[in-house]
Order: sequence, then C-alpha cells, then structure tokens
Amino acid sequence: MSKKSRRVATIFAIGGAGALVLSACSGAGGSDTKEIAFVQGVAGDEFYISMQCAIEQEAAAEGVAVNTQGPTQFDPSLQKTVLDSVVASRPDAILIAPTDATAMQAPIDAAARQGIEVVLVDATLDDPSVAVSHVASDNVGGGAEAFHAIKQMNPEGGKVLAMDLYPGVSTTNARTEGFEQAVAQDPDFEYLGVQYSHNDPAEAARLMTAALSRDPDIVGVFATNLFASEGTATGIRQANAQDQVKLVGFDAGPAQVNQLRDGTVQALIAQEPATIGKDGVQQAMNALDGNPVTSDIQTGFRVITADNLDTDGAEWVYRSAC
Ligand code: T6T
Repeated sequence: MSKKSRRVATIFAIGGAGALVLSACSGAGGSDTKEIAFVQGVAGDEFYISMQCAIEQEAAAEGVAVNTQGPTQFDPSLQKTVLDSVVASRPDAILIAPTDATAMQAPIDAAARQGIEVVLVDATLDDPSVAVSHVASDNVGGGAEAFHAIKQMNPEGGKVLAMDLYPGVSTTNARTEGFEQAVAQDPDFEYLGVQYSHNDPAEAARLMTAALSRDPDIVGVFATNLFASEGTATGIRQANAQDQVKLVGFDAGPAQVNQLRDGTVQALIAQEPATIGKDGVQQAMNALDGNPVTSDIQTGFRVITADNLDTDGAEWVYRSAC
C-alpha cells in the first residue's frame, strides 16, 4: 500500500485533559492523494483553529488530505512528541508553528531530513532555512502598533508593561520587541519591563494584579497573545483598575472580544490566521509540485476597537470551530 493511500486521519487533542479523538477513514485506495500535516502551537487556541479551517479549505480545493494535531499545552516538549508521531506517519508536507525557536529546531530539522517539505506558519526557528517558506504576521510592527494605541489613549504618558508568554517564542517575543522599541522612543513613557505568563490566563491575571500592587499608577499594558490578553484583562478587573489601565491585546478570540465589549480591553490587534494557513498550503504545494516558493510571506493585522467591532472589525474575529 502506498503511503498516499494509507489513511486520512484527523486527530484533535482536546483541552488540557490530553484526551485524543481519532476519526479516520480510508484513503482513496491507490490514488495519489497528497497528505499535509498541520501541527498547531497548542490545541483549542482559536488562532490555530481559524488557521486550521483555512488550511482544510485550501487543501480540499487542491485535492489534498490534512491531518491536524496540536499539543495540549504550549510546550515544546509536548509539541515535539506530536511532531514525531506526525513524521512517523510520513506526510508529504508539514505546516508547523514552532512553540520555541531553539527547542523545536532539531525535531523540525529531523522531519526535513526525511524528505518532508516544511512550511513554518506563524512562529519561526533560530535557523528557518530548513523550511521552504515562513508565513507570519508583522509581529514587530504589531507590537509598535500596540504602543501607539496605548499612547493615543494616554497622551500624557505614564508607566507601561508587556505581558508575554515565555522567552523563546519567536512571535510574541518579536511583538514585545516592537513594543519596547516604540516605548524607548517616547520619553513620556516609563517601561516597567516584561512579565512571562506561560500562556496561562490565570498566571497572567496573577502577574497583573501583583504589578498593580507594586505600581498602582500603571496606565497601559500590552498583552502579546490571546491567553495573555484574556488573563491580563481579568487581573485588571480584579484590581478594579479597568478605568485607569488601557489594555491592548494581540489576537481576537471570542472571549477577548467580549472583554472589548465590556470595556476591560480597549483594543485588539487581530492577525490573519486564515491567510497564513491558506498561503502555507499554497507554499507547500509549490514545493511538492516543484514550482518556485516564496521564502518569506508577511501577512497583515487589524486594530479592533469598540468603534469598529460591529462593522468592518467583525470579520477579523477568530473562529472557535470550522
Ligand atoms: O498569537 C497567536 C500566535 O501568533 C502566537 O504564536 C501564539 O499565540 C497565539 O496562538 C494566540 O494564542
């Protein structure tokens, strides 16, 4: 049986419980259907779900099968295990969002050595040359945009901080870097530094309330992804500081949008996960078909506020299911 006809499987890791649901059906018996695997940064994250939906749609249009898997936590050791099992199933191409630029280098290099075409979607590696293409948002630019939004709401300046995930996450670290560079150029603002919330909203909430008890006059916070933003908003509300602290969060998950509506978050920087996914499939297909590939593709972002949330901002909100 050829590798192409073995099976078409979709495996979702569910929530934090680590349960696996496997739905599999026979492949097109002897047909030459190609297989693409998508390895998410973490399962259940609406950014990666939105990307998955677009990957499946684009792959269907190309007549390609997709196997999506994600670790139960944003953790390179868990993601490596997922990747290793994907590699063992011998897909033709892998789209992957590495959870750590250094720790995921060797496992992804190993996948490429097996002859699998690698496309980096969203996050990157210390040495991305192993991949035929990297498709991602302008993360440095998005961080700078977050500062400009905070400044607009606090023209007189004041204390600001960044709520990131972990050192080593290429995307969110680049957002923090863009934010830091913008703050450094403005003498009216004092940068209190970066906190690492481990992609855990409860941790972000705890860090935020602690930051507010140290510095009760914080005027702005930039939370660098969906979970950091959700938790930071909770912390600000717990400290009853929502009228004072302007929170700008990256991403646009449905819970973040609710926090924008209730006034705990003032702006969200929505990425284009669907475009990243679609472009990623196209680059993988180019590589598989021997066509030219584009090594770097930068996708856009959009600032969503209460003012445009129900008009042209609405289409930027992420999906919870395909
Ligand atoms: O912000 C996205 C993604 O770009 C980042 O690499 C990790 O966090 C998200 O998935 C949102 O949770």
